[in-house]
Amino acid sequence: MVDRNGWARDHPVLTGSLRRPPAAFLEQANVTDSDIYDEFDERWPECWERAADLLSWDQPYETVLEDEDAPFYRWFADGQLNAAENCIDRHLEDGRKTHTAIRWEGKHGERETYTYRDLYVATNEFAAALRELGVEADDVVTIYLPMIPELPIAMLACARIGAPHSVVFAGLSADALATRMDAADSEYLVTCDGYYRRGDAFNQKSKADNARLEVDQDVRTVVVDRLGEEMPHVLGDDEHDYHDLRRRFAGETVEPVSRDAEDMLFLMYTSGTTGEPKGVVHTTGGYLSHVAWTTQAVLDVKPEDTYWCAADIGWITGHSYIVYGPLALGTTTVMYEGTPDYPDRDRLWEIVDRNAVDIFYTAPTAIRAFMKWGESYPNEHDLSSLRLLGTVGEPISPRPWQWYYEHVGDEACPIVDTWWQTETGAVTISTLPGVDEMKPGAAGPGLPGIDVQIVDDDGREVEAGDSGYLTIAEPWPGMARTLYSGDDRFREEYWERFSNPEEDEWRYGSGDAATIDDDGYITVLGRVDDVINVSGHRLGTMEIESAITDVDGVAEAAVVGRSSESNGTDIHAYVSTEGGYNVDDSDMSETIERSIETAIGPMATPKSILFTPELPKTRSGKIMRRLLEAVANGEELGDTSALRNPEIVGEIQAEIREE
Ligand code: 6R9
Repeated sequence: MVDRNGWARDHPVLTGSLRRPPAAFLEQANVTDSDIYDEFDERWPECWERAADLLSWDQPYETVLEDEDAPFYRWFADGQLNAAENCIDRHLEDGRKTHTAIRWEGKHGERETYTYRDLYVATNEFAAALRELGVEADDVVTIYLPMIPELPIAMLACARIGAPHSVVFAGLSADALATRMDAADSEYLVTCDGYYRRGDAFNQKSKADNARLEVDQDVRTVVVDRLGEEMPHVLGDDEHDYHDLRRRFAGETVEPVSRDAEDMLFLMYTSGTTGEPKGVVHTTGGYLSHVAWTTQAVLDVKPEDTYWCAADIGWITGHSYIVYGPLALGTTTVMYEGTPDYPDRDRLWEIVDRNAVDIFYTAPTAIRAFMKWGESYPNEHDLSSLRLLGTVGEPISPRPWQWYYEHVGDEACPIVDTWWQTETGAVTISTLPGVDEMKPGAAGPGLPGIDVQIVDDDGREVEAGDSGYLTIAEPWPGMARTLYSGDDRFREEYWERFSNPEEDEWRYGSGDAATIDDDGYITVLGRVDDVINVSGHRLGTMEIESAITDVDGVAEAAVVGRSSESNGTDIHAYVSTEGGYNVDDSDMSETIERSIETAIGPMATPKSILFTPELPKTRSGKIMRRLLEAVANGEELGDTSALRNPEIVGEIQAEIREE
């Protein structure tokens, strides 16, 4: 049955049954009172004081929310604070000078420990250096660094002097860097000579040099020497060595600049598979409040914890949950430079074991890789220090969820499946691990104070069991305030479709599709543009993929639509199998078809299933479905520079041509 909006109805959503978090966890959780949902509802928007009160304000705010100029909301707008002071200075006063702030694990087994005092010294010296180079409050500083301690140091030094940072993921190309610097009119760049990826040394500075040639403005550059002898480099005009600057400004301190809560803390360009990159603007007060609060309530972080979010700081997850959230709470945040399989596939578990990590937060794409490699790797290590596991970035289907729960968490750790976006700033949908039961495959309800609504084409809320657009009906502190390229684009991209300005009703459109069940739990189906309409049935590619990955021996799957005369669209599936699995294509295709039929119905079985050693992925680990869709449809591929493994595309094209 299909409802009038074309959304497939009454398909079984692939979620498991409710699970209670382990009792030992509940006893110590930061948030344990289920009244918190009602409290937030009844006291909205003042409920968000609970988040803002986790911070130290130079000037306390009086007003929580200003909504006269919706959708350009202002949070805590008359308050003032400094983000770096909140992440560093105030912990020194709390007697935590010698507490570890950052524990850095280098690619080749190097280790560094920065206490809060060390971080204070480093960020002050670098802030003084940036000032000397001419950086003033509100100047955008672009940071193009890999996962080395100088990356958070540079971010916090910028925050200290009120200069918004724009971190560009180190793996992006020179062109991508230039586009972002141009768009932000950024005249300052912090980069490095090079960095290690797997066994090899990569030249970062030559990419930075090429980008500088492409931009119109003059750029002052700071270069961190990461590789020493291995990557000799020469500094040109307007280029400064990071360590020289640190020595020059040794022992200097810089008074943190009090910022208005609504002043920009940073800009983050979204990975931009299409069109111009979107520079998402985040502010100081609202963002930091929301991030600190969710680090405490969702990730259950406590100051004495060793906490590890295995993401890259070059994306929003790393900004919010490697740098700002954990440091605002004064905890120890682990930073890892390498990859999960170097030197061996137990690398992450070795790090968890050695550092007695309490909380581990990663992405489904990593979990699927762990599952593919097998449980012997986590089993080799003592993971009993772990208390909570998290996932973010993509839907996680029940099978990898269960694998993570059993083989990493030893059935003793709750899992939080956190849905959020670059634009939401911090987690917006998740269970509260000390309050809610878990449902494998479903992220959970909207967090307290977040009014998630799943709506149809006319903006009406769908009934439980139906699917629709994932929207958020009220503002929240961590939300993006605008796009750097302009307010109009912000309004058009996120607000126009589902809002009713005449009635002053505003709704944020996330671009995702989701279903909501009787318990109010939301299962994210994927981007709206990843929904396929086959003979009038709208099917979530994610649902089909979940049915495919439920098959034994399947590692990952991506499903796309191909235009078809008879059906409007046909489904095409790309499947990679677990290493060493003996694939007999025809047998496995049949099992996959059966799994999809059982889970969704015969209309969802793919027209073709193509087996490939790997799926094309962005550097942040997301499967690039749009590209596979172009391949399936024999269209122009466009820009593949965001891919981590571009070579796989040619292989897939060749296979298709053979068909
Ligand atoms: C934080 C981050 C945002 C998109 C989002 C959605 C997908 C993120 C998810 C999830 C299902 C989850 N996404 N978390 N889908 N379940 N728990 O990843 O930000 O890079 O901007 O991506 O990622 O499709 O719209 P960003």
